[in-house]
Amino acid sequence: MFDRLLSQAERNLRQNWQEVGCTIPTSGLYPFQWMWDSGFCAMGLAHFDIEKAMQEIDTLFKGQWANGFLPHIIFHDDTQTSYYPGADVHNAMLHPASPKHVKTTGMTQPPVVGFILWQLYEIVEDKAQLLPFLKRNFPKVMALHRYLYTHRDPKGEGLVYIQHNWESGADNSPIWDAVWHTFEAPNYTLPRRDIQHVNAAQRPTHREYEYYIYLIELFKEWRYDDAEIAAKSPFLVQDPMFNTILAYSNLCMIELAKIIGEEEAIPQLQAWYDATKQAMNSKLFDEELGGYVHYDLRNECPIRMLTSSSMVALFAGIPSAERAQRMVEVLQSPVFRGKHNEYRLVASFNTQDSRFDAARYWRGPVWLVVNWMIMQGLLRYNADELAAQIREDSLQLITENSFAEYFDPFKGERGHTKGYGGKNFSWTSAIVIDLIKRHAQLVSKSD
Ligand code: 2M8
Repeated sequence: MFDRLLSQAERNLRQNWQEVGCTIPTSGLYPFQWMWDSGFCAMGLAHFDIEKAMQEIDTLFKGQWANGFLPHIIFHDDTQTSYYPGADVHNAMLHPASPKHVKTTGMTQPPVVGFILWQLYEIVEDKAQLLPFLKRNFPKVMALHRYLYTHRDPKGEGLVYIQHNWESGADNSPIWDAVWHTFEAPNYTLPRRDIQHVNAAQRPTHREYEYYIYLIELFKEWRYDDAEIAAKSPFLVQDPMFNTILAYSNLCMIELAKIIGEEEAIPQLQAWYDATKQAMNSKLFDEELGGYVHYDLRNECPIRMLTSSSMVALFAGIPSAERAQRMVEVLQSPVFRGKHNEYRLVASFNTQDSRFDAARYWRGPVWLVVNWMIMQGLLRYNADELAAQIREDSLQLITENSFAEYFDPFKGERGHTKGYGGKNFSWTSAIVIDLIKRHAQLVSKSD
């Protein structure tokens, strides 16, 4: 039924594949290897080229630091000039643990790799073929999780913090406005490249970029030293999506440990999972809003807004059945779907809030990758009807708009919506492949 979509999605991944052994998100706008994109690309690739899927992850770990940290961009080909800020602006080599053979950033992204290894194992038919790959990458994921729990959780709460909005994956969410109000960034002249590729109305503002760059300037001043950042940086935030993904990766690593004979790692992984789950429930769940909120650790206050990151906790089995039921209601309410003519998908920000913007990046548009995680979470809580609606509308969006980076949550006058940002986008393609190949049995009853 979706043959054409499937072959287009595979073609996009092939076209964005680089000789060095990884997939770029899209040419021009994002010409390097991005960490969490790369994980989802490996999942998409696993459906038709498992060798490439394994290579994607092996190449990603070439950027891992000696202390376990996994950076958000690996600049394999740093002659590319179509992206700002490039390797030299980040200058992560200032940190003694950074790799000497390849340039990277000094910030990370949601730690998807643990659960992606598990996805690969589930997808591939010849499981034995995957074992050496899993064995060599298991300790690298352990090192990443150990780094996060050791260096990003100063009070030992089980919740790790992010040190930059780019670490959240949801770059210009209105969440960060609340943090920008707590300190001043200088004014800079910035050689933005993104707005040469994409309409500026679909991207963060100049003022927001000044904050993004200012934080990098501070990190460089502190040579990316974790203790200095924890002690002095104005931006330390506990992000519900980042912590959910870490928690779910711990769970998946437990399953992998059993398969590859690494059982001695299980108590640690279980302890990490339990601590994160417990802390998310006791500290981040907002009873009034019906979702998990961000917490500003520097200023010791919750940031009480609903974003798609608030709802991903379902994915890792974090909420109780009762809380999950509440979240399902919120997901179906105008908060995430608008009042009329909407897709049955989760917008990235509360559509009822004055800061909502249907076209501007992470301030409202629909992102398939986040919807995919929420869909998996809904299945975990037996909310199959809503999961099926998300699958169907995700595929419908792509049929109407092709493989855009993000999408308008509302249908236009003729019943169609708009795709924004980069084109022939890799993780959009990877999600489409997975939705078609693995979830065909999910059909909604409401049609
Ligand atoms: C976007 O982020 C980058 C910075 O990392 C950017 O705008 O320059 C985000 O959507 C992020 O989640 C994503 O990983 C990246 C590449 O697709 O683009």
